[in-house]
Amino acid sequence: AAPADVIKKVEAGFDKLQKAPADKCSSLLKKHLTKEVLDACKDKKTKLGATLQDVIQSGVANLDSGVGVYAPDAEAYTLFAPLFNPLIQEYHNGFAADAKQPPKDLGEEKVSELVDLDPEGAFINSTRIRCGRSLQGYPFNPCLSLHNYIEMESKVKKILTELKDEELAGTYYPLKGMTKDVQAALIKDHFLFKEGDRFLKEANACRFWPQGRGIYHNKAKTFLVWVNEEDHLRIISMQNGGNVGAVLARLIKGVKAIEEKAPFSRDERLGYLTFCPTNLGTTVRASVHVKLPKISAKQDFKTVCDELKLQIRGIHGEHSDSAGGVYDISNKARLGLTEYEAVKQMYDGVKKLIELEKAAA
Ligand code: CIR
Repeated sequence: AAPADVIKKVEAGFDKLQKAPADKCSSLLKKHLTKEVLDACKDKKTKLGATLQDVIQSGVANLDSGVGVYAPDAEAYTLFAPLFNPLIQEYHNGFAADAKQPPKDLGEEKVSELVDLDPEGAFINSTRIRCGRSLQGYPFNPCLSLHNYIEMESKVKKILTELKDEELAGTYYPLKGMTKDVQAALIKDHFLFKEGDRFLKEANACRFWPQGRGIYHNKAKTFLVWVNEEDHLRIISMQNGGNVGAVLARLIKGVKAIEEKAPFSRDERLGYLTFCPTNLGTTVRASVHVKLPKISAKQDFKTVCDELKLQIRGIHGEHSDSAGGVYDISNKARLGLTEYEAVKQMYDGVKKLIELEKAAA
């Protein structure tokens, strides 16, 4: 069971959340960590030693979290189900405790239906689709040892640098030893993850940084893989413009090539397992950077996006601000639908937003 000092910490975290005013804290964690849930979970410990403290610490430290929880290992999703289940249900369009992720359908046969969303190039700067994968046999960030990180990096580097397909072939760049200039340029152009995310830091996900972390990309920087950032792998396809079908086709090719060599963690109920519960299931986040100056200036922009099942972010990553009416718009739900459906949700929603922007005065 969890040691007494951990239980104390968890209880203090609960009090901090309860005392926080609604304008300072409206996370799903605060909403779903009720006294009953706290009491059901506070003394539990996973086989790898993770406790409720590991699950909630990021959201307790960062009261402005949208969600506020992470799973330190796969078992956490079941052991701390009284907290995770209702939170997952709310985030992923009602995915209930007895719901099941459908079988994988990346949409190989349907990519051609996703014709360019912006053939004139008037609205969409770029399109990006990513998915996350966890390697079987390893827990998530907070439970990884330095040895784990180094071993995982070397396995993944080998797989990536041996990719045969010309469109995927590229180079692995370890974060350790990368100059600050190169790193800053890659981040600015949206290719590399930012360093020092306070949500991940407080979740204990940045230990031994930059060791074991890195980025792989092809020459054109249209196929990229992040290694050991938030998830073991983030597989990314991106390019300028609004050709969603082309971006998805390349992602599928990349995922399949990696999958042949690396067994991934998949759960019967939750699909592909990830560190953050928002990414479970498909793990697919399909997004565009799109100029919507007119409709985004209106009061109801967020409501319109919510109704279209879309999530809005600024263009410099999660928790960043928008610049000049350009937003990062993506599918919100990733669980309880297929990979193709997740992409299609973004596709249909953005199509609608562009129509609204065109019609706006
Ligand atoms: C948060 O709760 O705000 C962070 N832990 C990130 C949550 C995942 N992202 C998201 O839903 N947009």
